[in-house]
Amino acid sequence: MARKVRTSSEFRDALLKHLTYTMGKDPEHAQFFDWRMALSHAIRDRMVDHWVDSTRKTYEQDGKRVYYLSMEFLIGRLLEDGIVNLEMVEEVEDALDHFGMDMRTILNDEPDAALGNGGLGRLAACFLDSLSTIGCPAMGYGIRYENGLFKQSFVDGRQVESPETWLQEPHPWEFERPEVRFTLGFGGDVIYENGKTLWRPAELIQAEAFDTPIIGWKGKWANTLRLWAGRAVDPFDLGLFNAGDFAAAAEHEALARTISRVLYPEDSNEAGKELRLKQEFFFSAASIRDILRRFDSQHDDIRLLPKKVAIQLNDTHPAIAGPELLRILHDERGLSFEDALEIVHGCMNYTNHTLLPEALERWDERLFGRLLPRHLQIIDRIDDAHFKAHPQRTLSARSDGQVKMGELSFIVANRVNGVSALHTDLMKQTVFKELHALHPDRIVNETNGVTPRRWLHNCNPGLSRLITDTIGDGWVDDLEQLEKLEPSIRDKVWIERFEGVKAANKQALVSYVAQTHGVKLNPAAMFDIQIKRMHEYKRQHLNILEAIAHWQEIKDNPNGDWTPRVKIFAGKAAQGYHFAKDIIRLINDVAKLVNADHATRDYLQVIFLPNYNVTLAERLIPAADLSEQISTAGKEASGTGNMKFALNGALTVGTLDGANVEIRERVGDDNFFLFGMLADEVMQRRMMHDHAQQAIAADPRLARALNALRDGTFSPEDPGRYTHIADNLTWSDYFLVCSDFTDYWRAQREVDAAYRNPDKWAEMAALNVARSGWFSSDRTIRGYMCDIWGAESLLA
Ligand code: GFP
Ligand code: PLP
Repeated sequence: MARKVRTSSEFRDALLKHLTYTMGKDPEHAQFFDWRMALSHAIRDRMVDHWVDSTRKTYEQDGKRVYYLSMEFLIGRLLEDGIVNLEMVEEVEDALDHFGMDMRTILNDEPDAALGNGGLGRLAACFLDSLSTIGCPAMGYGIRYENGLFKQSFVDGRQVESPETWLQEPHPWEFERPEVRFTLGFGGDVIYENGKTLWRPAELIQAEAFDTPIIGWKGKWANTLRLWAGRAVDPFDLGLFNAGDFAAAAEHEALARTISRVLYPEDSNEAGKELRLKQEFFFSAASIRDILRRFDSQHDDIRLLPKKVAIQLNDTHPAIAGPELLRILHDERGLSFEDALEIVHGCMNYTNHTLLPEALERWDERLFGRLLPRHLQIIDRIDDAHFKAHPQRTLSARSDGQVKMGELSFIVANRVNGVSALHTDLMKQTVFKELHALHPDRIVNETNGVTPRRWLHNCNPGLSRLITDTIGDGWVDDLEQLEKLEPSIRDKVWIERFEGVKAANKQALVSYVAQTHGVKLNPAAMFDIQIKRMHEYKRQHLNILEAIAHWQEIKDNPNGDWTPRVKIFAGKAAQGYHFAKDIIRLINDVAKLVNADHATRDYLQVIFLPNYNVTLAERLIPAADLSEQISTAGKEASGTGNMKFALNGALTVGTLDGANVEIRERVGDDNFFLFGMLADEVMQRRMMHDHAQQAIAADPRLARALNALRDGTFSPEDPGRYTHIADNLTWSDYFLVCSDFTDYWRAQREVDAAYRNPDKWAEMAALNVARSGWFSSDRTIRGYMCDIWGAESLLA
């Protein structure tokens, strides 16, 4: 579509029109909220032109479409993304300025759409951005959680959860599609009728679609994120109401809405597990119906499906989509089981994101059979067919009383991918060893990436400007152009500008933390940041243990020549994960003591910022000097935070795990602080029964830090509070915190020494930026299009 040149007064009129007619407000009395809504609607209008155009083109070309099924889309705020991608920053600033409004203040009024837990959901959001930027016809399918991931706050240092209320205010980006509704079922019986097998579910629910346009860079293409909301088939029982039982009258509606109420309901009890499985089936089945409806509108021959449709299962959460498609093709459309399976296999692909056994989904077959009786039979038939083709195999999707979603996804999928080179190799050697031997071509690697629009251009305008001034703006959708920065890194004036950008970003963070938390951070100190989901394998406790040891050492010699550091943490712990919650509390208790210590506070500050989300990440990453990527080797499938930090000029202290390996290869060994055991050393070390005790005996600093956990140094009012953490590390330490401590300490002192040479540090940091171009999610998506989907860009 030819881009119409619009004047700024035209946009001003559009804004005023929405303020008046959409919000019903006079500019004199409008609140920030009204302005934000009016602005969002005016921007959305611009998106819609491109969106309609892209949709039309997709139908006309009838190429292969990609469907990305994901339980999570951690999209964050959308307004700034929209403005920047449509290249409307100046127009918007002008228009708002005319009404005496500040764009930044309005942007900050937008709530964060927290429809994800962490890396997996954020990856899905980056992929949507790249799919639209590249012009690959695609659709994201997920759940429209009314409450998203919980909001985190601290009371006495403890994590407290409250519901996320992002939909409390109207959400301006979505279009409700009441006409796109599917009725889905659970439970009931499988019946045999006229030679056919049919499922008669007992409980029915409707899925209603809500669409959000996802606009690519420069507005050249827009795809759709379609999220499903639960609705009652029969919303209201008038009979019960008239009889005075108001609660029972509304029960259907409440139950239906529960299904799309929260992300990852607590599933430590049976009801939680059941709801989770229902959520998975709910959005997978609705998506499959929608995909078939769209396909049928253009094609008569179902055998063409694999030519026209590529379905990506983001982890195993949507794995039931395979058996559901098979059920429809076989039971409802009458294809033979073998033909139906072949079609399903031709369409489905599966991304694995973890090797942690406890994170690989397995369902008790009784629960599964109760909710999805026909699917359980179909899974048995998938197993039988697989066994027939490979009689030597022993693994099946259903065994030991469980339905194993990883095995099911692998068997059904055409391609299975890992998310970093190391992770893909480990997948072949561990969880899918046997299946890989049977299907040696099925596993491929697609190393993760991040969108450079949000994670550099938008979140770090200072650095973005410097880069564009140096090499032009082609890098924004061709990130490898960053390598053209290398010659400038040797230029003193350029490096000074680079240092100036980092200093300004740090200052902005200092002001934000002072305003929001009343804590004054030292902007001259090194900003050392670990932000990610709380998990023992990510080892936030290794970080805090080293901080404790460091603090003890500074206390011993307060007049030493120490390198000042501010240690910043952020991340949520799953509601039922008590150990991770105790680590949060420990960090908060350490912060309380250390920050109040006059002898050390010029050298060490610790802060845990609450409610980690996309917006907070956007504030923190540009201000980081040091990125903590310290997982136990072999446990972090990839990481994407690691890429964002490197791209924004932070140096990494990290293990050889996940994508750290590839980051280090690209930025160079000299520009990366490596420590710790390798993945195979980890496996060996774990076989020593006393690995932790040996490590503690060999390192007095570690022993002393652990003692401080035991003697109540950080919790004098409750001295035993952290004994269990010290005990866990001493007697079990599955994630090898103790065994890696000494080398981590060494690496951290190297970091200190390097930071004392600002010019050298800046050069290393700038090399990280220049060499991180490969970590764009555009590159990752091109990889999926070519190796997995066989899809093509529709942009000329
Ligand atoms: C998971 C893995 C990460 C990986 C992302 C995206 O993230 O290593 O980078 O998926 O592939 F653990 P979480 O959702 O578990 O944070
Ligand atoms: N959560 C948010 C908001 C993120 O932006 C990211 C990635 O940067 C993650 C979680 C995943 O972090 P990591 O890859 O460090 O686990």
